[in-house]
Formats: sequence, structure tokens, C-alpha cells
Amino acid sequence: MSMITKLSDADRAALLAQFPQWTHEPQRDAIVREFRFADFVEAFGFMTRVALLAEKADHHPEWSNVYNRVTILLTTHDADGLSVRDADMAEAIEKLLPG
Ligand code: H2B
Repeated sequence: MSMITKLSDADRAALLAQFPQWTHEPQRDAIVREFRFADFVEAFGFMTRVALLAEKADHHPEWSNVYNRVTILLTTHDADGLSVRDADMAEAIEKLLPG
């Protein structure tokens, strides 16, 4: 396993300011966001695109899906908390969305 450092407090604050729809979960040192889509096909299509990003980055979300809702939690196991990999993944996920 490759080690990676946790974000500094300043970098964590900057990440949360950049992506206000993601909330910090302090117990895990993770960020979480719920996404809502028109229906299951739209939600699963989004998950497919995130899955391809995750494989490319070798950085994988913890997530769940209920019909048109997808909840994504990002944290870095190798860092035991948030790292730049989560910031990069959140940015890449946001870029998949319209608007
Ligand atoms: N995903 C996440 N979220 N955190 C990790 O530390 C991590 C990962 N490590 N995906 C990667 C895979 C590691 O297990 C492999 C061996 O590269």
C-alpha cells in the first residue's frame, strides 16, 4: 500500500469551501454528498461514469444507491482520512454533472 498524507486543516477547509454541497463527516474524516436524478437509469449511468473515474484514479468511493438517489462518501484508507485524492475525485465527480 502506498502511503499518502492527510489534508492539512487549511486544505480541508478549502476543499469544503470549494464544494459546499459536500459535508464533512468528522468521525471518518470523509466528505459525503447525496445526488438525485430523474430515475434509476440516470442514477446508474452517473455511477457508471464515477466507477470509470475511480478505476482510472485507483481511488474508490464508498457509496449507496436507492432508485434515483446516490450517496457518495470519499475518504482515503491509506491516509486514514481525507487526502488530495479525495479533493481530485470530488472535482472530477462535480465535472460530470450539468451546470
Ligand atoms: N480507494 C480509497 N478510497 N482509498 C484508498 O486508500 C484506496 C482506494 N487505495 N482504492 C487503493 C485502492 C489501494 O488499495 C490499491 C491497492 O491501490
